[in-house]
Amino acid sequence: MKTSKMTAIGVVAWILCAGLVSPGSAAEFYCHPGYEAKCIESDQNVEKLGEWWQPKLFTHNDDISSIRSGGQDWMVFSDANFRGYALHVARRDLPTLVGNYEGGLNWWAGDWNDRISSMKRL
Ligand SMILES: [Ca+2]
Repeated sequence: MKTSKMTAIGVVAWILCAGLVSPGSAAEFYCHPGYEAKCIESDQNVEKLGEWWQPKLFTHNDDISSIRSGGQDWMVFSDANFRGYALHVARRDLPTLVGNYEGGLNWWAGDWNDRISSMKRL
Protein backbone atom coordinates (compact mmCIF):
# COMPACT_ATOMS: atom_id res chain seq x y z
CA MET A 1 0.00 0.00 0.00
CA LYS A 2 2.69 2.43 1.03
CA THR A 3 4.87 1.43 -1.93
CA SER A 4 2.08 1.91 -4.45
CA LYS A 5 1.30 5.33 -3.00
CA MET A 6 4.94 6.38 -3.30
CA THR A 7 5.02 5.05 -6.85
CA ALA A 8 1.95 7.10 -7.68
CA ILE A 9 3.55 10.23 -6.20
CA GLY A 10 6.70 9.51 -8.17
CA VAL A 11 4.79 9.19 -11.41
CA VAL A 12 2.94 12.47 -10.78
CA ALA A 13 6.24 14.21 -9.91
CA TRP A 14 7.84 12.83 -13.10
CA ILE A 15 4.95 14.10 -15.21
CA LEU A 16 5.18 17.56 -13.61
CA CYS A 17 8.95 17.73 -14.09
CA ALA A 18 8.69 16.52 -17.68
CA GLY A 19 6.26 19.37 -18.30
CA LEU A 20 8.59 21.92 -16.70
CA VAL A 21 11.63 20.96 -18.75
CA SER A 22 9.73 20.60 -21.99
CA PRO A 23 11.69 22.35 -24.76
CA GLY A 24 8.51 23.72 -26.27
CA SER A 25 7.80 23.76 -29.96
CA ALA A 26 10.67 23.29 -32.39
CA ALA A 27 11.67 26.31 -34.44
CA GLU A 28 10.29 26.38 -37.97
CA PHE A 29 12.19 27.80 -40.93
CA TYR A 30 10.29 28.59 -44.09
CA CYS A 31 11.41 28.93 -47.70
CA HIS A 32 9.01 31.80 -48.38
CA PRO A 33 7.96 34.91 -46.45
CA GLY A 34 4.75 34.69 -44.43
CA TYR A 35 5.55 31.25 -42.99
CA GLU A 36 4.92 29.49 -46.30
CA ALA A 37 6.66 26.36 -47.58
CA LYS A 38 8.23 25.05 -44.36
CA CYS A 39 11.65 23.69 -45.27
CA ILE A 40 13.09 22.82 -41.84
CA GLU A 41 11.82 22.18 -38.33
CA SER A 42 14.46 21.72 -35.63
CA ASP A 43 15.20 22.17 -31.96
CA GLN A 44 18.88 21.31 -32.47
CA ASN A 45 21.82 23.09 -34.08
CA VAL A 46 22.19 22.86 -37.85
CA GLU A 47 25.86 23.35 -38.73
CA LYS A 48 25.49 23.07 -42.49
CA LEU A 49 22.17 23.72 -44.12
CA GLY A 50 23.77 22.53 -47.36
CA GLU A 51 23.94 19.04 -45.87
CA TRP A 52 20.44 19.07 -44.39
CA TRP A 53 18.93 16.83 -47.00
CA GLN A 54 15.21 16.73 -47.46
CA PRO A 55 13.06 14.28 -49.39
CA LYS A 56 13.77 14.47 -53.13
CA LEU A 57 17.41 15.26 -52.35
CA PHE A 58 16.69 18.91 -51.79
CA THR A 59 18.89 21.23 -49.74
CA HIS A 60 17.81 24.53 -48.25
CA ASN A 61 21.11 26.38 -48.07
CA ASP A 62 20.48 30.10 -48.74
CA ASP A 63 16.77 29.39 -48.98
CA ILE A 64 15.13 30.58 -45.74
CA SER A 65 12.80 33.59 -45.88
CA SER A 66 10.79 33.52 -42.62
CA ILE A 67 11.19 32.03 -39.14
CA ARG A 68 8.99 30.94 -36.28
CA SER A 69 11.18 30.52 -33.21
CA GLY A 70 8.71 28.39 -31.26
CA GLY A 71 9.71 30.42 -28.21
CA GLN A 72 13.31 29.16 -28.45
CA ASP A 73 16.41 31.38 -28.50
CA TRP A 74 18.15 31.06 -31.89
CA MET A 75 21.08 32.65 -33.71
CA VAL A 76 21.35 32.17 -37.47
CA PHE A 77 24.46 32.67 -39.61
CA SER A 78 25.21 33.60 -43.19
CA ASP A 79 27.90 30.89 -43.48
CA ALA A 80 28.14 27.23 -42.46
CA ASN A 81 29.54 26.23 -39.07
CA PHE A 82 28.10 29.32 -37.32
CA ARG A 83 30.30 31.78 -39.21
CA GLY A 84 29.81 34.92 -41.22
CA TYR A 85 27.15 37.47 -40.36
CA ALA A 86 24.90 36.61 -37.41
CA LEU A 87 21.24 37.43 -36.82
CA HIS A 88 19.95 37.02 -33.26
CA VAL A 89 16.46 35.74 -33.83
CA ALA A 90 16.06 35.42 -30.05
CA ARG A 91 12.54 34.17 -29.33
CA ARG A 92 10.91 36.24 -32.05
CA ASP A 93 8.86 35.24 -35.04
CA LEU A 94 10.14 36.91 -38.20
CA PRO A 95 7.42 36.90 -40.89
CA THR A 96 9.92 37.97 -43.55
CA LEU A 97 13.68 38.27 -43.88
CA VAL A 98 13.29 40.49 -46.93
CA GLY A 99 14.63 43.90 -45.93
CA ASN A 100 16.10 42.60 -42.65
CA TYR A 101 19.64 44.00 -42.24
CA GLU A 102 20.25 43.15 -38.57
CA GLY A 103 23.58 41.83 -37.33
CA GLY A 104 25.98 43.68 -39.62
CA LEU A 105 24.32 43.18 -42.96
CA ASN A 106 23.77 46.34 -44.96
CA TRP A 107 22.50 47.52 -48.28
CA TRP A 108 25.77 46.52 -49.97
CA ALA A 109 25.95 43.03 -48.47
CA GLY A 110 22.23 42.42 -48.98
CA ASP A 111 19.50 41.42 -46.55
CA TRP A 112 18.86 38.13 -44.73
CA ASN A 113 16.52 36.72 -47.34
CA ASP A 114 18.01 33.50 -48.79
CA ARG A 115 21.24 33.95 -46.83
CA ILE A 116 21.12 31.53 -43.88
CA SER A 117 23.60 28.63 -43.97
CA SER A 118 23.64 27.50 -40.32
CA MET A 119 21.56 27.88 -37.18
CA LYS A 120 22.44 27.63 -33.52
CA ARG A 121 20.08 27.22 -30.60
CA LEU A 122 21.26 29.28 -27.63
CA1 LIG B 1 24.69 31.65 -46.86
